[in-house]
Amino acid sequence: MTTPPPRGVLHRWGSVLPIGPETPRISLGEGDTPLVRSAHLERLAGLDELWFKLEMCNPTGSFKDRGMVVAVAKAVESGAKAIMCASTGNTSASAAAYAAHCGIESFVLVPGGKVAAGKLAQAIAFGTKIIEVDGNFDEALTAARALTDRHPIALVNSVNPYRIQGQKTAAYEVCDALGDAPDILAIPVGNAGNITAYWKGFGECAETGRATLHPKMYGFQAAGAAPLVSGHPVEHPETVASAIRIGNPASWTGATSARDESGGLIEAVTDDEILDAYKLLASKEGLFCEPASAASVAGLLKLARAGRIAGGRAVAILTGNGLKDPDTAVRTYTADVTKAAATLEGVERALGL
Ligand code: AN7
Repeated sequence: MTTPPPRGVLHRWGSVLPIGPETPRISLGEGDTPLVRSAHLERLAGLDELWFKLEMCNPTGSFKDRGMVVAVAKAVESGAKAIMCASTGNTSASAAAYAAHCGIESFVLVPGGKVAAGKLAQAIAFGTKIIEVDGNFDEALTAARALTDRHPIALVNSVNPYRIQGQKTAAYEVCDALGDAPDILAIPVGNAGNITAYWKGFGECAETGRATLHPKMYGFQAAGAAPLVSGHPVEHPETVASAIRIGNPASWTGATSARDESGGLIEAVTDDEILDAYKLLASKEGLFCEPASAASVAGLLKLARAGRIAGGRAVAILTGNGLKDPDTAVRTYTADVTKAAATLEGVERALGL
């Protein structure tokens, strides 16, 4: 009999996280996600190297698990019996999974009618209490903050600093895999916790000698939900990329600091540009991510078309799995389906052989 080695973010990165001996070492196997080289799009993007960090390979299918495992472990350590978040879908799926794992209650506030089907299915499967609010994500987060101020329920949105701590570990993994930080880090931006976390992680890697350089942080928002681009909150955000349908990001200053300190940028990509990248990632790379994730690649391609990329090595974060949003997939991709009799002749005919 052998026991498999422990894994997960708390085990692998415990030395750089604010956890102690009393923190339960829970894991669903999050972190340690693949970094894969682009097969085709790096040339189109004018880069010497483009790598994809497959955060969609986390246990609930998005990057949220990396920070959620730390936030939930700390909540359990502090004696919390329940957690809450507002969510466009992925945070709720992750919170619900770790709550189920720890045997505590979870409550998720989601914008009614705006959560992709796969994410809702996960929340249902994990047995979380789903509260569909008559409003958008920003309003749901305001309500969740007020409610958790008043009741003994731990808030596990990225305003919880343990979320950022956990999510920064992806930057460590990128530096370790490449032997240094990349020149450019391309990332979709919604509530802006993730860009804040990566910038923190890269800063720590540079300070501790894991990396010799800081990447330029390139954040991309959907054009209909681009408050960090316009400089003011968007009251009615709208985009096909429902994960980043956010008009007033909680980590606003974290995102603008990452942009300004790194010499990077935060720009907008249209829904058409997002869906073009979403299609290219599947057809040219074999990577099926959700629309929000494709915003990072859409942004690189847009900059390249404008002659604003001059080579170098970039990493694009693919934050969530394409299976999360089957409705957008069915609407966007063209199915190549032929009906056939279930015989040799029938299939030959269907193939034109
Ligand atoms: C796939 O789940 O905000 O800028 O409530 O699900 O850190 O918010 C999701 C965000 C990018 C943006 N890609 O990250 C939620 C939520 C995917 C996402 C983002 C989200 P942040």
